[in-house]
Amino acid sequence: MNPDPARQIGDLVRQHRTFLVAGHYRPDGDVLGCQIALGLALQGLGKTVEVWNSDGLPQKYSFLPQSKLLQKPPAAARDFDAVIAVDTATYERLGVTRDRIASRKALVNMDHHASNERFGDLVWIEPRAAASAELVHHLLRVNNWPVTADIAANLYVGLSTDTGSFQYSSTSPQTLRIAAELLEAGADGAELSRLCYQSFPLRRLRLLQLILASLSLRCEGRVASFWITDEMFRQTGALPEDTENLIDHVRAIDSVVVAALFEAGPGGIVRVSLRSKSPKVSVDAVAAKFGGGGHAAAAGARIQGEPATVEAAVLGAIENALREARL
Ligand SMILES: [Mn+2]
Repeated sequence: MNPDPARQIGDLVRQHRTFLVAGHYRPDGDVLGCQIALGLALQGLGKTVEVWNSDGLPQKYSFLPQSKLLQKPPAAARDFDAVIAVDTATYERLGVTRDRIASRKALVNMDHHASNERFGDLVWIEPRAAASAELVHHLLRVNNWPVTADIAANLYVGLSTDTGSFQYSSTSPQTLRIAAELLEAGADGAELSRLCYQSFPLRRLRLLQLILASLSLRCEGRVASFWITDEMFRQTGALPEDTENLIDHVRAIDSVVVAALFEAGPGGIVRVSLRSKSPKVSVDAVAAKFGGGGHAAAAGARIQGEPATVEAAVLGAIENALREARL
């Protein structure tokens, strides 16, 4: 990993006093772990730090050490010396946080999404990193900032959740070296895995039951797709945060190469999540056709249109991608 941006961010941190650590809405384990870890690191340097996420902290991640540091943005806008956005591919994905920044001198953008729009004054994108947590870890190490046990646990959760528990092809030797260092720094890997993967509310499993019952398969079972509807949320009491990684259960079917999840949102927007199990099919390329992005194995888009029309267009694009890959 390039040490220069990490040094430049180090210099910027030394020159400023008040910081906002910001991350994308609909937060996942990586962005939350990174935001809290970076917030703790800056606090450890004696900085004044706010850590904001548009959606606040999902209940599921309340186990993250010192998670209370992460707050919803307040009603009134605030001034900062510097804003650091992590794991956030577009400035728009900061959501409400954008409106609560009254002023800032510097905007740092550090991320591992290849589709990152490169907003900001200091941009550090590492598409080969399996998680933004790798960048935060690198930032701390290059600048000799302490990796405390709490920081290590937050970063470990980021690494683990963004790699599907170190299963995806994005998991590199470097990912595992960093994971090892985090365990040495005091992260409890088994306990964090239990909290991440063995601690779901029953309502989420009820939702999964409905999803599996409504699954569609096409292309001889190579493409699986499903909708999550408002009715399913009503029936199960599930919350939007409960849908994170539900698609993995569909991808786990042996014949499936690409899994697609559709969700109709407010304002005629359909949210699409895509997963690929084959290195020959990059779902970020499929998502990009609809203005979205992500990674080769996991991507998404928000598409304006009639649900049935959007579904047909996306499934058509997936079928084309399979055909081009001769699958
Ligand atoms: Mn990430």
